[in-house]
Amino acid sequence: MEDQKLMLDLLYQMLLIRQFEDKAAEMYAKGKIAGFLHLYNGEEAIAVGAVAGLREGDLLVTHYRDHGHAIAKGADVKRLMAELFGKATGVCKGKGGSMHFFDASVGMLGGYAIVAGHLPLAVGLALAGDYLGKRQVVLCVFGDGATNHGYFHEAMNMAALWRLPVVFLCENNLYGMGTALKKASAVQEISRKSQAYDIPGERVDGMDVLAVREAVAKTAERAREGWGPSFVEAVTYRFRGHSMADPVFYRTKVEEEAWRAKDPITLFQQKLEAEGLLTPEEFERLEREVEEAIQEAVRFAEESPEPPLEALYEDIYAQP
Ligand SMILES: Cc1ncc(C[n+]2csc(CCOP(=O)(O)OP(=O)(O)O)c2C)c(N)n1
Ligand SMILES: [Mg+2]
Repeated sequence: MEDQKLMLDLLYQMLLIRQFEDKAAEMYAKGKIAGFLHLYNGEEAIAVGAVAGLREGDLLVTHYRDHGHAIAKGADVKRLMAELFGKATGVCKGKGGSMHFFDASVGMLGGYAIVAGHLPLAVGLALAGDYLGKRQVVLCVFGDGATNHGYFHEAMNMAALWRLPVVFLCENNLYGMGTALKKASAVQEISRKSQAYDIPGERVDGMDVLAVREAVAKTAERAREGWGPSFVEAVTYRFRGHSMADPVFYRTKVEEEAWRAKDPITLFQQKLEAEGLLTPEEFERLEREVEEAIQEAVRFAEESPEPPLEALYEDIYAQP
């Protein structure tokens, strides 16, 4: 087993995301957060594993379920919470909200709300990096639903044609809003869709942080060496509804319970304990440390100012 410190850091990151999401749900219920809120509970191993497979300077673009990716990429949870609260200290000055986290300083180039709309952006970023000779990989994260859109196919085709350094990472959580994958996609094993473009594809257990890390590290190095894009499908499950507005009538409790038994945090905790890298006391200490960081984030968000009225006219393309 590798370096204990690294393993504990992966666990810490997953706990940080889980508690950030639980706190966000609580703050949403209290009316502190407005707009849409899509939570990432259950899928933490993907963001944390994937980012661990990248190198510093690599870029990430993702969809609207973006909190986990921003946290894993290293954005400050205080500024992320402030963004949810619509405060001026947020990563987008309070104007982006949950679906549009963005922090260029850590290579997190956005959450995007239009399903599959960011895939061409990822390809463009990879083209720019390639053109500038940066040896930079773009990790592009999206859901299973996105793979039925035209943009997905256009982006895959162009990335393959021009051998661009993109890792396409599909979070297959078996549903797109309330529609099961079975009812939306002609192909169930999504990684096979990459074959149409001669892009190597593989399917991994999205509840296993190390499996995701290994797959992304391998494909990112392949891209960096000039061999072009790859496709990784990580199979997972979202423990909560699509968004906070979703009563989740479309799936059974039995199915939910079966997936909860594969909680990526518990599985990794058990693995580390079995290998003698973690004790239950250390786990509790980590949990407390994360709790403090999240409390601090909420305090920061609460105490931060609202954006001033004039900010309405800043950061826009055209002056009114
Ligand atoms: C082009 C477009 N069509 C429809 C929507 C509404 N919509 C938002 S999320 C979503 C489901 C996407 O599912 P998936 O890609 O599997 O991601 P998940 O939410 O499961 O992570 C839909 C249809 C949208 N945002 N953009
Ligand atoms: Mg989905």
